[in-house]
Amino acid sequence: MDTISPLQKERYRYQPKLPETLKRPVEKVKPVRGNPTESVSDQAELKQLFTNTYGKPIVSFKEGDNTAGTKPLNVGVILSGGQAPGGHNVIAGLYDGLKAGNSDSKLFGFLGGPSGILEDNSIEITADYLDQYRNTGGFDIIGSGRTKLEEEDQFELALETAKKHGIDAYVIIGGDDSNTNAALMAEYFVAKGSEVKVIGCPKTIDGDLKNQYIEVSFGFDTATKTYAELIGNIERDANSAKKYWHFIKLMGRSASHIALECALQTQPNVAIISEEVSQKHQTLEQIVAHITNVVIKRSNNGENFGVVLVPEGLIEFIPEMKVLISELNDILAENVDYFSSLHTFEDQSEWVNKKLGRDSSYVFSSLPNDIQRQLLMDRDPHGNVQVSRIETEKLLIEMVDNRLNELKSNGQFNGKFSSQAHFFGYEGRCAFPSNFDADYTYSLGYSAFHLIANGLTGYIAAVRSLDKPADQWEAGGIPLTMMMNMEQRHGKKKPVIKKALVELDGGPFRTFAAKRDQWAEKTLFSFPGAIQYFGPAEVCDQPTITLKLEQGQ
Ligand code: FBP
Repeated sequence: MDTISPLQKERYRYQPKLPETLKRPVEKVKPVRGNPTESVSDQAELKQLFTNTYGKPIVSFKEGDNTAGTKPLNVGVILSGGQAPGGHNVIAGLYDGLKAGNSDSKLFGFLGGPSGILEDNSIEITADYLDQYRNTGGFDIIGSGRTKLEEEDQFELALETAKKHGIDAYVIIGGDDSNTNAALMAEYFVAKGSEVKVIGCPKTIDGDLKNQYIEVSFGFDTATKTYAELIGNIERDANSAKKYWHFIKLMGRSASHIALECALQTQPNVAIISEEVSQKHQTLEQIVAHITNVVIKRSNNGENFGVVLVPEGLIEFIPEMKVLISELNDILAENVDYFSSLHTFEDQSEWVNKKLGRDSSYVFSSLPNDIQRQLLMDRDPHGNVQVSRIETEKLLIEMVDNRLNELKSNGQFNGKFSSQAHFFGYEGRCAFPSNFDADYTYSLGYSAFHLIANGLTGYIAAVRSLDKPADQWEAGGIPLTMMMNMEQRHGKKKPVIKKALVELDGGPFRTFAAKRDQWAEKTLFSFPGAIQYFGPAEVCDQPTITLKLEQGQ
């Protein structure tokens, strides 16, 4: 049997769309520099930390004579962090740009993420090899990893690797942390008198690497469309069988952009937005009370079914849980050896309970055993609890169920509550990129090439006006320092790219907030269906609702 599906074969033939400017021959594309820039805040501190790369101008590519892009270049590329649809096309755009500039240019893919650079583990990406990955999902072309590239000795190793292969530039495809580290690496290289350039690309399905200049990170479009399709299917099932409440947890390590976009696309009965929970200081009890009320109201209308969306990061936004998790992180980090000597869950939870403050101990004890166990599981490399492994959707189901049983015993609820739990995350991270993501990522890769060719470093590739058709998109680069501020991380003040959380006064949340009461009581589900790759532009090339609302449509 053929291992290449008919869709994959067709997608190989898809030619991603480029902005008009980038369609021109390389020698007809010129970078136009704006005025010097400032960081979003903490300007004085950042200026000191980035003495060589702070404050560079925004760059836009325009039509004009320019031979800079025609010299041969060697470029190294890495994929960093979680998979996001479109990563292969960033590499394709970068490769095609390099070859359009000079057929002697070479692209090296470092394997397994940042560690590939440190261990000097790379392959040369050839035309035949790349052709197997064009317009496909996944990061399997070179693999990815979560090693942090942030220490000086790591930057030295990166310089050695660059010297060995004659690398002129590294392209780091990653989220806010990876791009922060790209900025540090660019600064380090310049400070050391190296000519090696560093360019970032905005990746993450979570959608939290965005700002005034980066309209969206790639992968968000495809991932949310994939989840929205599944949610729509579940809604239709719920409305057909009329017997289940489906609680669906959606990925997004911290911000709720994914849950919000999916809510806008599918109109569920409840969608919790973590940022609102945090801002309104809502307790777990209050969230449970809200869902319970919706269940009762719908039951009174004879509808003992519904859909609830739960963002993955919720647990860390509920004030009392946030305090508990932070205390647990500290206790576990300070007592690694002793904790690992405790072999049973009972011993672990008894010991932890004694170490917690009074309030947190109370919160911890009130949680179901499974959740307690998940809260004590291994931390990620940064010492944080791995939220994708905490079954918040099941916690909510159990608490709503308990509450309804209490009400039932008092005669205040006579409906039925039968539930199903789901977690959608990995299902969307490697889907075939939507046309939007396929075009956007290809354009990002092509822009990264032009930035390198014009000798720029410490920039993130930027493609803007994304609510318009692709040929009207504007390509260029944004200085990474412009997106930075100082934040407290593990007890130290550090320069970081500001993470974008859902803004409660922004268009997407306000649109949702205006509709949600109607969606709660009535059945007004919307069914987006599967991503379409071929067909009319209104069906195939539309960006997310979030992007349109943020761009003022
Ligand atoms: P990135 O921020 O690296 O793009 O990853 C996003 C994400 O998909 C989150 O939504 C999720 O919490 C996390 O990765 C899960 O990754 P892992 O399986 O490595 O824990």
